[in-house]
Amino acid sequence: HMKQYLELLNDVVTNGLTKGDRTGTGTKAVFARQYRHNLADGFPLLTTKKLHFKSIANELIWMLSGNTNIKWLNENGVKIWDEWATEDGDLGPVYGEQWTAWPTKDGGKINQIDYMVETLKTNPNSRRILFHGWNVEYLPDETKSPQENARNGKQALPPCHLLYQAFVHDGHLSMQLYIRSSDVFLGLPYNTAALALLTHMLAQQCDLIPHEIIVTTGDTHAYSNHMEQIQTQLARTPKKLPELVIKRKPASIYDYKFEDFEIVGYDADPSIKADVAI
Ligand code: THF
Repeated sequence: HMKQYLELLNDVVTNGLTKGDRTGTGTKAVFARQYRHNLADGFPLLTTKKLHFKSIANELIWMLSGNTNIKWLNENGVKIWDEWATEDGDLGPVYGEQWTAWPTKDGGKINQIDYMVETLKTNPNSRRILFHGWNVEYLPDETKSPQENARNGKQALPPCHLLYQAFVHDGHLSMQLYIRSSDVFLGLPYNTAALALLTHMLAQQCDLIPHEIIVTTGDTHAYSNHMEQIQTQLARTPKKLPELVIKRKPASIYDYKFEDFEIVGYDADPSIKADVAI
């Protein structure tokens, strides 16, 4: 995984086309890339910079709980969504709501995660084991701020990681994630580790063996103010990946706590500071 990630960073800074973006920061971007990682080879947490696994795990737990307010994240040590929230902490109908309470025209809600777990258990050959965050009715108005959109009942930001699909063969679970817009320095390492964690959780719940994760990115970009940080990382040598241990089997996919996870043998180079484009 580390080699593929560093190759992708190099690809983006070398072949990236200079491109303006919504945030006004400027990027180098390539279109449509993919990498894959066999979870038997370790847990894909970057070793060329230290990642805050607590943010990654708690963000995923928060999304699975259906919560769309940053208060719980803040109480649990996670600051990565602060810039987009209203004063009340609201982000509008983002990930958690679409995953677990997709609104229907008759006022009902559909839990796509329940469907996913149920189908993995009862019909693992299905080619429809997926969930989607891109609910066009709630996409924000790009001319308004994230906060204004959230106040208007729209998503503060449309989902970046949006389509998750599972594939089961011979008791092995693989997952592919499509990321429409991928910040290769800040967001992608988080999204990759979260996908791996979700795959381990689903596998545990459905008595499957976690197998391969595949990450497919659309607009794959490096922000102009991350170039130095990317070079620092490219100069570092990857170390052995850590392992994930899940210490108990929670009653459902919604019952995991940060304390249930242990990352064993995480030997990473120091973290690298970078500003997130808002
Ligand atoms: N917007 C942009 N420009 N990039 C993104 O990666 C991104 N996200 C989410 C929504 N909008 C985005 C937010 N996710 C960090 C990590 C993930 C984020 C936002 C910020 C970040 O700053 N990470 C620091 C450490 C901070 C911490 O853990 O407290 C790092 O060094 O990794 C992509 O989904």
